[in-house]
Amino acid sequence: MTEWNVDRAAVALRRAEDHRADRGPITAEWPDLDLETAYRVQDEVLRRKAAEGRRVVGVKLGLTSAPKQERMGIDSPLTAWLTDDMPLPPGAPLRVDGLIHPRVEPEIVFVMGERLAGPGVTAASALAAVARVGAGLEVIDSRYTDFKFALPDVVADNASSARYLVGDLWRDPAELDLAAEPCRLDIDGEEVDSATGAAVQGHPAEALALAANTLARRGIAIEPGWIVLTGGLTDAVFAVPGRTITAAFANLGEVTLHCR
Ligand code: OOG
Ligand code: MG
Repeated sequence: MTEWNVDRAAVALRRAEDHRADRGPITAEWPDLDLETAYRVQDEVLRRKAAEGRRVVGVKLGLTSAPKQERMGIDSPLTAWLTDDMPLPPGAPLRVDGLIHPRVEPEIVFVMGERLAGPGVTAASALAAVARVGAGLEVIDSRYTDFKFALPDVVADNASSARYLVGDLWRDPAELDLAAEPCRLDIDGEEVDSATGAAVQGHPAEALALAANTLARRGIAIEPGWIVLTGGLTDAVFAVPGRTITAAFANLGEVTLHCR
């Protein structure tokens, strides 16, 4: 039986990702894994990736909307790292067999203009630090079998992060009502779901403030130039070879992913 600790959990998660081999939740074997320790595992996974040459390009939020929380059975948002191996170049297909069981979800994406450090960040002060806002699709790929996990598991697993794709229309957030911003999710041109920006914590800037205040507990600030994925607006859909998945926003443009 494994004697679990932060290093061993990080090794197990790196192995699952590298070998595209899903595994059972760590909490099944390490029931005492608490949130604080789970974030230490997340940071240790990042440290190991950095040692392999990966660089942080931003942060993401997970489980910020009701559809996501209900699907995953967890009602608490979390933060995770985005690294430079995750962005998909525009138009590049997603190779489904390069991942375990990828799912895709539409998100509102911020590019930071100024440093944002909690505690005490509000939606207004968060939005003031944003340079641009745009459309995104996140590809999640839990390292746990059937996406079944408890909150500490998914925190340790960097919130299922795998890839993301952003659109090419970037707007000044001051010119838009992001809570009212409509988003349609299409598979092969057929609408399968829809939401507005309010799905994410009432307003995507609330999610950004939450990220800044949560990261501040670990002494981390959100840096200028970082990308922030604010969380899936709708439930995620499976990336199946041959599928085309589009997030179509009213004012943020469209972003399309072709699955191979
Ligand atoms: C966890 C990651 C959630 C989001 O946007 O809510 C996430 C998962 O659903 O596997 O990225
Ligand atoms: Mg997401």
